[in-house]
Amino acid sequence: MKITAIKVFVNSPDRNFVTVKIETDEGIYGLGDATLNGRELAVVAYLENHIVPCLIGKDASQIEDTWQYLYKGAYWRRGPITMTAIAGIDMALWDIKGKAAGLPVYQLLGGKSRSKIKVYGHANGNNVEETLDNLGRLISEGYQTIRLQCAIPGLQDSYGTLADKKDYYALQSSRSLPPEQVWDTKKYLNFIPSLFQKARDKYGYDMDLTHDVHSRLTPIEAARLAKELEPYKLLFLEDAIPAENQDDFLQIRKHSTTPLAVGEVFNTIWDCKDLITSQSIDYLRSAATHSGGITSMRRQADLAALYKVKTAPHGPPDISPIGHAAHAHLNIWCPNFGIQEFVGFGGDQMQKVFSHPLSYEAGYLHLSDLPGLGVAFNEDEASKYPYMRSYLPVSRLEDGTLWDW
Ligand code: CS2
Ligand code: MG
Repeated sequence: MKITAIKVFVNSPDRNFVTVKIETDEGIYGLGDATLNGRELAVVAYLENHIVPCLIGKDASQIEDTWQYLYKGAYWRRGPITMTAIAGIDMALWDIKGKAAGLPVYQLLGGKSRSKIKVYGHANGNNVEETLDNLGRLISEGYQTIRLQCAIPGLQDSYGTLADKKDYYALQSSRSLPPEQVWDTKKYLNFIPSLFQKARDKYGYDMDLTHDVHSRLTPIEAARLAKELEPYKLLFLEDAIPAENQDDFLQIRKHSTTPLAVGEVFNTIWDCKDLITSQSIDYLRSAATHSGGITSMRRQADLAALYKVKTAPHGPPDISPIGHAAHAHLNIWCPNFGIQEFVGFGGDQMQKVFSHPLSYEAGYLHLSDLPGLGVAFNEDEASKYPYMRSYLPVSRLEDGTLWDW
C-alpha cells in the first residue's frame, strides 16, 4: 500500500486544529492530529516542507520504520514542533492500518484491558462558591474524579478559569496576541489548601480530586503545597513544577505522599525516563499529539508500567477529536492506564467537522469498534472555519518578572 498524497488542514471550528490526511493507492486514507496550541503554523510548515515530500511513494504499512525515519532521519531530534508533526503522520498510519484490517486500532495494540475508560472532568470557578457548585454539577453527571481550579483572590486572571467567557473555546478565540497575566505564588499557596478543605467539607471523600499547578512553583514550594494537601487526599497534583530538571521532583517526593502527575509538555520518552525510573511521579500525562503519536505513547506506557506509574493522557480542548480518539484506543489497551482528562466533545462547529467513536456515560468514555481510529473529518465543513492566530497567555509576577504560565 503506497502513500499517494498527504494533505495538511489547519482550521478553526471553535478553535484551531491541524489535521493530517494520508491517502494511499488502495483508496484507504488515515487521519492524524498535529495540533500545537499557539504554534500550529510551525507544525504545518514542518509537515508540508520537510515531511510530506519524503513520504510520497513510501509503504503506508511500515509505521515503525516511518516513525524511525522521521525521528532519527531528521537529525534534529525531539521538541514540540517535530514530535507533533510526527504524531500527525503516525496516527494517520495507524488509522490506515486499522481500516485495512477492518479492526479498531486498540485491537492492533493487543486488544482490550478494560471495557470502558475512566475520565476526570474540570470544575472551575471565579470564586470558591462557583467552583464548588461546578464540582457538585459534575458529581451529579457521574464523574468520580474532578479537577478543581479556582480564581486566586487578589489576582486578575487565574489558570483554568473562564473569567467572563462561556467556555474554553470562547476563551481561546480572544487571544490574537499573548495576553499577559499576573501571578503571585504567596496568594496562590495561601489559598489553594482552603479550596480543597471546603470541597471535602461539602462533598466528602467518595470522589477523587485533582489540581493542576501548571508548572508555577519551585520544588520546595511544591513540596509545601503537596504536604498541605495531604489531608484532602488528591488523586494527583499535576505539573507542580516545570520538568526540565527531572531531579527536581525528588525534592517534592521526599516531603509528601500526595501523588504527582506530569507530562503534558513532554515530546519523547526521554523527557520522562528519569522521572519514571526514579519513581518520582505516579501518573504520566503525555499526549499522543505532542509526543510522537501512538507508536511513542505505547513505549512510554510500557516503561511506566515497569515502575508502577499509570498513564493519565493530557486531554485539553486544544487536542482534536482525532487525538482524543487515539488516546481512547491507547487507554482501552494499556494495562497501566490510570485516567483520561476529558473536557467534553467540543462546540457545535467541532462536532460538524469531526465525528468520533466516543460516548460519555457516568464518569466513563465508551469506544465503538469502528475500524482504525474511528474518526471522520468533513473537509468542506472545516473550510468554513479558517485558521485564526491565537496565543497562550504569558505570566509575569507583580514586579514584571516573566514567570511560568
Ligand atoms: C492544561 C491544559 O488540561 C490541562 O491539564 O494544562 O489545558 C493546557 O493549559 C493547554 O493544553 C495548553 O494549550
Ligand atoms: Mg495541565
